[in-house]
Amino acid sequence: MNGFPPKTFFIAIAILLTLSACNNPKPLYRLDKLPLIPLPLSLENSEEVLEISSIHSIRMEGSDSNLSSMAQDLKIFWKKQTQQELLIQEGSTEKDRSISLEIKEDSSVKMGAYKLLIESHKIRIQAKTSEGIFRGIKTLEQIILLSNLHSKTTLLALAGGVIVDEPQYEYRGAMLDVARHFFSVETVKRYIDLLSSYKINFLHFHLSDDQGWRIEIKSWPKLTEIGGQTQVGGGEGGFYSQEDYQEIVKYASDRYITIVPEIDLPGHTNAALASYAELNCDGKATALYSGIEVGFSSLCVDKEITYEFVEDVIREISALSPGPYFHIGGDESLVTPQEDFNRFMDRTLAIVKKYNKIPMGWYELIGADIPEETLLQFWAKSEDFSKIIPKKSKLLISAASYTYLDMKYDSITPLGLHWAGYLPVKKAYDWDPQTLVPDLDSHQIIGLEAPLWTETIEDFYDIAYMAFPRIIGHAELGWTDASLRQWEDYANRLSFHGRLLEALDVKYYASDEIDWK
Ligand code: NGO
Repeated sequence: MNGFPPKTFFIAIAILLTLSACNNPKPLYRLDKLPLIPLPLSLENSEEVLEISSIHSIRMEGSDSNLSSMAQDLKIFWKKQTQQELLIQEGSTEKDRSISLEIKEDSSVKMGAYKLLIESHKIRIQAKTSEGIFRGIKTLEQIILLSNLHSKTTLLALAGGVIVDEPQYEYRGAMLDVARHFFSVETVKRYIDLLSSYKINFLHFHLSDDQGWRIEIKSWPKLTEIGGQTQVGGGEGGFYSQEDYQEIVKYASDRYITIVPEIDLPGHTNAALASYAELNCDGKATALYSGIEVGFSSLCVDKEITYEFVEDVIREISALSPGPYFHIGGDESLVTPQEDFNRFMDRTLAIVKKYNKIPMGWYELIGADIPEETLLQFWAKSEDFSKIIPKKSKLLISAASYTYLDMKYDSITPLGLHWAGYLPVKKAYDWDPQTLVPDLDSHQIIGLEAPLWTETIEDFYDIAYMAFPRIIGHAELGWTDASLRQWEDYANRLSFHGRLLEALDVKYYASDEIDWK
């Protein structure tokens, strides 16, 4: 015997250790290195590693009925990304080997707040509301998608840690103009899916304008029979039946997005004036319009039938819209004298109230006697900031030169307009809604919204090109605390999202401001 243990023993141990190290998959990223958008409030790494194969179920804790559809969707996502089938179970006894969706009373009360814990044998998403659980699932999905991007084989492991997250603003919106061009229910749903993956929570639907009336009103059928039959450029237009609209509302609400219906009044109403002669002061129907001028139409403020019309429209649409707001437009009523505008708005605001909605309108409404709860949408170019009158109403920031998705990226962008200047990706991101307008009380600001006007936008391809990637930046402005936002860091994180969009067949604008991965 020349010594114990023999040399071969050490060699065997070394081989075993190497083998077991190979068997323990390593995560590709530490949690805080993942390029998540919107950036969460806090991310803490741990030394734990979660092996994907150790997860066997999704567990629902809490009586919220929305949990089971979220669990179903997560199960489908998990199967697609990891090839593993999960069971769905209820109850809180056994958390190991599961992703648990936990509604907890003591969680943060902010709407949408959640906590996501990745541990060695489990993932836990905790929130006070099902909305928070949903936002947490969206973060988990992004973690998986981003990790998968760079793994050569199937995803095997995730780094452990804790994310504590909540939104900065209660309103993080997008707007789609379906009046200048009409978009199918499927196209709208596709947009909604993308918006929800970046935690946007309102979709404002611009349902009427000079060029088209896009929602069926049962008591005024000619609005869509006549007013729905064209669009910019003279195409055939289209409209949503009330069932279509409800389908969109439900689809959005399943993704925690609230639809805000807008009927633009008293200007931007040519489609209605062409449908019903009696809405015109001279009793003559106007011709349908398919150009892109603004500010030439107005309802007849002195006729009683105007208010019957307005009330029927607001009543029918409100009944189909569970969200809190009804948007009554009010922009660019250039041929309605200010006094008439104010009188019209007084009556219209009362109708909105009668149907239990919070009135919302473009900031020109400030000239009328608006109730304090009115939500004003600020869309001016920067040089018009002085137009903000320090009233105490709530404000939604949609400053055209920072948020309008129909502004061209640069002089060679084939789509879009540029009256508010060009809007490259950096400019769309690198600003702060709190400080944009001097002298504004920051408590007035409830969030921001990125409108996509569609004079030049005809289909999903165009929507994707103009909205992405800029709206991803707007989503982060709405969600992430200003102190955590920084352009270089954001640009780096965004560079990984091009591939996520490509995987969804979204043809985004690959701006050369970003070093796309
Ligand atoms: C303006 C105008 C819209 C145009 C849009 C184009 C508002 C609130 N009113 O914004 O009718 O479509 O610009 O950028």
